[in-house]
Amino acid sequence: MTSANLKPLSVGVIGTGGMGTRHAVNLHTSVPGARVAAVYDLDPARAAQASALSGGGAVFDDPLRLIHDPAVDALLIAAPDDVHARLTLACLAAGKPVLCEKPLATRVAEAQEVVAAEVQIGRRLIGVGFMRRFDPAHVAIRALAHSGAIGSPLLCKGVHRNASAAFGVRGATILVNSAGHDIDSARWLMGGEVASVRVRGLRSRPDLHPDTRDLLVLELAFADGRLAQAEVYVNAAYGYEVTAELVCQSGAAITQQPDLSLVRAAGQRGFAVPSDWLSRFQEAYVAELTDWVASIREGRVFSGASAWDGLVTMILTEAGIQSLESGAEAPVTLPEQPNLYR
Ligand code: ISE
Repeated sequence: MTSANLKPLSVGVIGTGGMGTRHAVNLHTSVPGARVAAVYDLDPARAAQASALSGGGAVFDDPLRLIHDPAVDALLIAAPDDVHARLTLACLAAGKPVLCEKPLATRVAEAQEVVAAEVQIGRRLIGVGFMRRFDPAHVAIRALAHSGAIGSPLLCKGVHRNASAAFGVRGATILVNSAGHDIDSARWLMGGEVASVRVRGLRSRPDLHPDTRDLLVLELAFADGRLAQAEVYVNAAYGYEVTAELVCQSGAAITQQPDLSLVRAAGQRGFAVPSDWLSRFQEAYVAELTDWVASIREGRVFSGASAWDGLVTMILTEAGIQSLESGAEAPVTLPEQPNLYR
């Protein structure tokens, strides 16, 4: 039976801030075979608004009741980072598929618990929202590099800029909340595992809190000697930008932002810079949800990041925090990959 013949997947969305609301609206307007059956947010008014924008699904006042509601087939978690692991575990306990926004957890121990619980069930129920894996530009450079046309990839160079961050943002917060994307992207683009991490950081302006580290540079060394580096600058002021470049043996390929128009104004000719990730990665978010919904309806594995990828990212993130604090490179030893993820 093709997915076109199946009943729509009823999705519950937990956390309806900017990202959760965008996911709910995307599910409602742009993803075949899905409906938003239920929403929850700590702020009931925000949940009601997300429901109104996404087809009028039931508004819950308790995330666990939502997860266990028989009318909900699958869950999308876009709540704050520190409750991701707990909510994902609750979805596993209910035996329901879940797409958890990144990071899967905020500590390695929690991510390990999630992976252990999924391995115990023996079914791949968890996807993690590293949406760059669905961005057409990232997909294109990965396919080119892995086609062999320009030799194999040697170095991955990333740029990740946010317009602004909370006052006094710490390096550890950026590593957990933002740089996980760059870590996942480097592993996915290069193919292979990382053996050590080095992170340095600085404060971009003297008026910021002295502990602020809002510009980080990450260096990852792969077990086979290949390299990745990424700049993560969260107070870049001018807008939102993400690029990845793969330097290969006989060529290089870099992602481009989806520029729809060249604008001439105020004595300049140029391309507008998106203000945030919701606009820069809209196509990727829709592609990610489309694959996630289809994978559940067709009974196959989601093509995006797994709980294992979420755990590895968290291990490298914690190594990065250690490196930032000690000033030294942090070696990484990964646990053995369970068969479920091979
Ligand atoms: C946010 O959660 C994202 O996922 C964005 O892609 C990232 O650029 C931003 O720093 C995060 O806060």
